[in-house]
Amino acid sequence: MPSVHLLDYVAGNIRSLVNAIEKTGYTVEWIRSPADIAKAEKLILPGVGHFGHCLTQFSNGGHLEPIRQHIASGKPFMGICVGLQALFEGSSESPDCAGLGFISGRLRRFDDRDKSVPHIGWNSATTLSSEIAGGEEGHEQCFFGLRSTSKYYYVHSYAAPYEAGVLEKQGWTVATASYGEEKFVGAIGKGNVFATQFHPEKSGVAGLRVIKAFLDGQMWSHIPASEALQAAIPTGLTRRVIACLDVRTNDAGDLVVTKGDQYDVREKDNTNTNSQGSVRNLGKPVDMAKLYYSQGADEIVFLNITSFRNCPLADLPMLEILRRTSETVFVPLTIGGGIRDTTDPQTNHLTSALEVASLYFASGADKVSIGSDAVLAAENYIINNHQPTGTSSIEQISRAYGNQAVVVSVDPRRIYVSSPSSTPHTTIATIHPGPHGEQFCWYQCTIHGGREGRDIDIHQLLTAVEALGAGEILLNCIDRDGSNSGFDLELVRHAKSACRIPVIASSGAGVPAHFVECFAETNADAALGAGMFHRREFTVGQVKRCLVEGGLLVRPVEE
Ligand code: 1PR
Repeated sequence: MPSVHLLDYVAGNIRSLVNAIEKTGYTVEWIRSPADIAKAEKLILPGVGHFGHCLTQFSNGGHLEPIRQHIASGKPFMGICVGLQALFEGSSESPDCAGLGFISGRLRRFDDRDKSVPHIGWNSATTLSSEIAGGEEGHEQCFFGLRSTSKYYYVHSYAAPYEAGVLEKQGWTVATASYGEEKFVGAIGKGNVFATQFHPEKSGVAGLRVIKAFLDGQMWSHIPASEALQAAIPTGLTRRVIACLDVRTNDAGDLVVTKGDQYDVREKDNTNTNSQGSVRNLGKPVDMAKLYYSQGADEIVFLNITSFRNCPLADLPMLEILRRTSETVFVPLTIGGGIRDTTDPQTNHLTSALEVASLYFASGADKVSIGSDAVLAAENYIINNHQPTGTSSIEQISRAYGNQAVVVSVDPRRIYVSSPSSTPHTTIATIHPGPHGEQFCWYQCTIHGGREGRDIDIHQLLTAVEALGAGEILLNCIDRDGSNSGFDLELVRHAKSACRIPVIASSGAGVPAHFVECFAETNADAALGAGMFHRREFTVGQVKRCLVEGGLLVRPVEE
């Protein structure tokens, strides 16, 4: 089998890239020392996280000069995400740190006044390919397999702004994407160099095609008529549809996908209200993740919902689930449950949240989701006069892997009040009055899967975790969980007003129209469903079709 060399500098989910490369028929050889780079015929430089951190690591490892030489020698080179950014002169993320300087220009942060930052989700990478390659009308010329009808998975806060013609004059072919009003470089190539800002290894079939085109050395190709999508897809960021799998051991000791009603995952015994039913078993985690991937899910989330009971490192089967899922599921995978500093009660050995997260990243996770520990960290931040301590799990993990790798999963519950002045918490006026006709409520944050309410509201929590370095919010809602009554739109709007990072609406989806309603009536960045998919009532594909009918942009599923 032909091979490609990959530089591993232990930053994030390299396993998925290896899986994607293997899927295209190549094997991976590792660059372990700078001398290995000279042996590489084809070289891929992946990168996640912080520009300065990455470049410093390359530099400290003695890799920068050999990478320059590899590129200068004319051998094939591909950069991914920060691997693309490294080719530019620099970035406002680390103004004092120089890039490789192969491409003129500097990266800058997206403007977050009109949109969420990081930019997370599926967006275009469109070239002026027909003009450049002299393509015939009706036959799209694809640059390294990129298609104008495909969407690719991006996750980044900094980008190379695109100015028409500037890079092209220097001989580069550029594929662009737009986020809000900002147009930026989505992919770029010239001669032996090709780089993508998006993650092809996380971009489903469309991304695998790009990796294969690079590895096969196929800079330009035509779309076979049999594969061409009929309708043009508008450019821009799509609405993300996420499938969530709550995982726990059932009474027989097997890890199963389950689903609660307001977080109660046991079957109801209507004849005996005192008896505890068995844990609802809705299927096997890996099989269900594959099913949702094939239906077009844009991301998969696994939540290990009873991890708080055990030492998370005892949950090795969750690692195995990730490993197996990432072999065939090429969209982002998030894992939550038990991400915190943990002391083994038997040995007294302390395992840091960062070590726990690192195990998950090494097993195929792209993001970790922190629940209970994020609430405690937010409380500490507030007690500490809004000063970070630098030690929370959010800070540890975002420092090492970047904000985009840290999701905070919150489990709020409504607390009704008669007036805003009756509580120190931030309230909203609600159109769904409380049991005594209350017109106001606040959202109390909880820990341990909703078992313990804390004296902190969702507004306080979101402000704190964003300041600590969270990159995204998974916004559950205990009141709506499993209710099939639709998302709590008031909660979603309230959460969006409290932070600039993306918010995933969760809990309550019962029919596809609930997703349309959520995107039409709030600024949610993504929406998540669980029970309606697990019970086989609806597929992810049906949700997406409904979104398209509602005039919303989604990622097309390619086979
Ligand atoms: O606190 O860091 O160990 O993380 C534990 C994680 O497990 C948290 O993210 C918490 O939300 C989750 N969790 C804990 N207990 C439960 C439970 O159900 N008993 N599940 C639980 C949370 C909510 C969503 C669900 C949506 C959509 N489940 O995962 O998928 O509500 O459901 P629906 O569409 O069917 O309404 P830590």
